[in-house]
Amino acid sequence: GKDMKPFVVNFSDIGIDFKGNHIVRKYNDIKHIFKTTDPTLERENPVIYEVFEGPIQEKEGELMFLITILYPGTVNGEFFMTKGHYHTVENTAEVYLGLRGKGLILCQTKKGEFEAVEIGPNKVVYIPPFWAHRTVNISDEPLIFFAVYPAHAGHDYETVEKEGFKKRIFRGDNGILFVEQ
Ligand code: PAN
Ligand code: ZN
Repeated sequence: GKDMKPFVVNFSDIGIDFKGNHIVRKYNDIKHIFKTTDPTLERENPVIYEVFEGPIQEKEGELMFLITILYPGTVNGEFFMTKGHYHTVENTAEVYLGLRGKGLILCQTKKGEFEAVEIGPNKVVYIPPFWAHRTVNISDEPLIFFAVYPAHAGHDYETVEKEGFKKRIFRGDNGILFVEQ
């Protein structure tokens, strides 16, 4: 806002003096997004991903920025992934920059278009307005990426919970498998 001054956030200080919002999603919070359930994961309830948001107000004119850490693993072969969402203000885009690990961003529109694009170090992914997006970690290390989007965009998780994404991503014998949902 008007009273803000330029500032720097050092994401390597995460956990030390991080000022923004810290969101943690554990297996039992999001297990319904996977095709199957795993009793061991239910018992151990590991963190699947966490998000560190910049200390930004969610209002027009501001840009929200964040770091997501999506841990490696599968639920009976289905790679760990984020819930995924449309933006509530649908006409808002987002940019992701991969920092570590390797993943896929699944994107789809309400008209039924579907695209999967790679994310990783040196890769910038542009998610246009009106495209839902979900991140899948297809590597054996944490997938870490930076994201920035209009701060007033909001998150519509409900539509994705109702309709899902067209494809699910599983570990295959030689690589990854796309499975129609
Ligand atoms: C992302 C996501 C973040 C977590 O930064 O919010 O990766 O995914 P979910 O929000 O789907 O749980 C983003 O696209 N923000 O708009
Ligand atoms: Zn988004």
